[in-house]
Amino acid sequence: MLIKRRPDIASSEITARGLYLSRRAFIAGGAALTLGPSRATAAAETPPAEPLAAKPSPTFRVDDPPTKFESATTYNNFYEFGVDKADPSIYGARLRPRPWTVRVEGLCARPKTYDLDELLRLVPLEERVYRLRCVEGWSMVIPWIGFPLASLIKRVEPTGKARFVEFTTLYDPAQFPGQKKNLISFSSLEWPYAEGLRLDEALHPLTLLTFGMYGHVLPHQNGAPVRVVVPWKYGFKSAKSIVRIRFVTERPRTTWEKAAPNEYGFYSNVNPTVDHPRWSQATERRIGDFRRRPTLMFNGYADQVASLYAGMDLRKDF
Ligand SMILES: Nc1nc2c(c(=O)[nH]1)N[C@H]1C(S)=C(S)[C@@H](COP(=O)(O)O)O[C@H]1N2
Ligand SMILES: [Mo]
Repeated sequence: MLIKRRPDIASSEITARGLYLSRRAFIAGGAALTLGPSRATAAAETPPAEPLAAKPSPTFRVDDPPTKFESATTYNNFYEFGVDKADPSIYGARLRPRPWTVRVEGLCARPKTYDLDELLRLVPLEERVYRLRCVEGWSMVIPWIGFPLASLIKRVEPTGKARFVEFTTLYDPAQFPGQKKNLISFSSLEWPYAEGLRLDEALHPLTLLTFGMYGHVLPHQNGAPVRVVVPWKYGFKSAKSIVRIRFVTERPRTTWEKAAPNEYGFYSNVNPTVDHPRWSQATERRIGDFRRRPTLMFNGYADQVASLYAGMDLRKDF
């Protein structure tokens, strides 16, 4: 977001290669068992397309039509893979999403390292259709698969001193070329990627610990094997490929806040009345659409989350 060429690139400009890789990934997933010797190659180069069963949530479901799978998997921000929108779909194959553990620690009575498979069995998975609004001025509608982060948090029993939750993405330059200091598209961000929420935000029923989308496990470029999704905040609050969840007393410093504190606040609630210093946030372009549409307060989730911020000055705490 710091080194953007410009904030809103048309989906028609997505590279042919990105689209090609994504389609091939989809096909390769279904055909993998019959591919014989070439299977290893296919597996190494393409994200998994393994189905993930989930019950559609009747409550958490916006009516807007979902974004095309091809767009949601080729137009990505995941700076660990590079700064271009197509980079995550091209370099994402390097990520090894298994084995994977998430360490839940800090100010809680029952800290624990969860294996991914244990997490997947913890609570029944739901499919929820959420809006995703990027701070850059575009948006998508994505059918995510996961369970409320609150279900995990309650199990580890945060203590009375826990006021914030910090999320940390995997640090491994061998899997994430964007974390290498010598890369041409080096983003100047501090690694590992860190994000944070207030404890009550993390416990809110909308906050989803996410393992899949569009009926399948998360493609690598979308944050495999596990990420957070916080639909009323700008997309960068939803950290991908997380390995640690930590309870702390002090507000954690986040990657984007460190990079540009006047541009990316800790709260980063979607707010059409508070502009980014370099562009308006009043409207957005839904990927796949031509015209811009008005951005909704809290990304359309005001009824559910506005009370979290009662009495706060949202210009100051942006
Ligand atoms: N670790 C990590 N998480 C990240 C990012 C990133 O660069 N690194 N980009 C964020 C931004 S800016 C957005 S808009 C969303 C995009 O999620 P999607 O690619 O699944 O649509 O992921 C967020 N999570
Ligand atoms: Mo974003």
